[in-house]
Amino acid sequence: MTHDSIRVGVVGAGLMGADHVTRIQHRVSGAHVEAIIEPDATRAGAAREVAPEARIFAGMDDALAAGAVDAVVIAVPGQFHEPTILSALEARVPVFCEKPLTPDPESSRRIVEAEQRLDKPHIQVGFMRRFDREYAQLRELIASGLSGELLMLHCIHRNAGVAEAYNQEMLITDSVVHELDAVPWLAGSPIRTIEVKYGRRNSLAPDRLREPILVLLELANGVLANIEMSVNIQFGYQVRTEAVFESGAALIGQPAGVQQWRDGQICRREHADFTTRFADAYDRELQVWVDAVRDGTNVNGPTAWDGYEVALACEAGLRALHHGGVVDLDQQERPAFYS
Ligand code: ISE
Repeated sequence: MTHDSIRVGVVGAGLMGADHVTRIQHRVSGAHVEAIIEPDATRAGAAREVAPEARIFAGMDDALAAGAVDAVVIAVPGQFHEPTILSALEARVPVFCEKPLTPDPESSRRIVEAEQRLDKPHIQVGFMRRFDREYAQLRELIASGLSGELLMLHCIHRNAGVAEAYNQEMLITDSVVHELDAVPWLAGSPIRTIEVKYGRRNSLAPDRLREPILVLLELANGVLANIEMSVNIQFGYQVRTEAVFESGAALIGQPAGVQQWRDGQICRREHADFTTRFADAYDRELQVWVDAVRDGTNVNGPTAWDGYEVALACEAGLRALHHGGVVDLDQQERPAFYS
């Protein structure tokens, strides 16, 4: 890629798409938003206020046909990812795709098959936790063996509330999906089994949701991980992980910032949602992607193969969510193309 500044097309200007437009315009170097690809005029107009030079297209194929972009960020809902990614691959355009790669393993499989017909990986998937500094430090600590072998991971994933469109399956496909990527990445071992437990229901959750849930993962190396997934906890947004080792423990995701003592209480501000909790991680993942596109490697983070493995884990997780019991996951051999 020879351009001084990569011309990025952002496909979808909803919550994450709009957030990425701001990020690329103001916090990422070496790229700018050249095209906003969004059929909804209000959303497109709002995004163009942040990127006034950008051209607006109703569909990605129009932007590709016009030769307007060098790379695309896909931030439309997951069910539209497959056709969008396949068009971008056909045009040999590097892709940053918000998670999930696709909602089911069959469509993810079609994508990795299409990508392997190219000379190198073209797709980076937006599992941003890998770019969170504390997550990266914990992974290094685990790999270092400094506190002995990793034994367990206790993960907490709490949302203050969720949108009306959020349904029961999204507990797995939209929320736990992050741990299904992060846990094997941290522990250096694939998931062998998954189980979902329901306990007492949060009466503050909308009627359509039965939560919180507790997800139990067993990894191929024997490490156990449990995930508390709550999406109506009211007070704020928390993502924490405690690692238990043979001779120690480590905790990431504690609230940071000023601690105040007031009215007989100690307090610290908690995040309201993921856009601030993971703001630095989102910035870093896009900067790393832009750098990879500029140097021609295209991907320096979670690949489409990682996305495919997570889609398989989500499928097993949904089976566990609906039918209970311990669900086995088949181990997949990673093709050399993705190593
Ligand atoms: C949302 O889509 C995300 O990706 C957030 O990271 C997650 O915490 C939240 O539960 C999801 O709904």
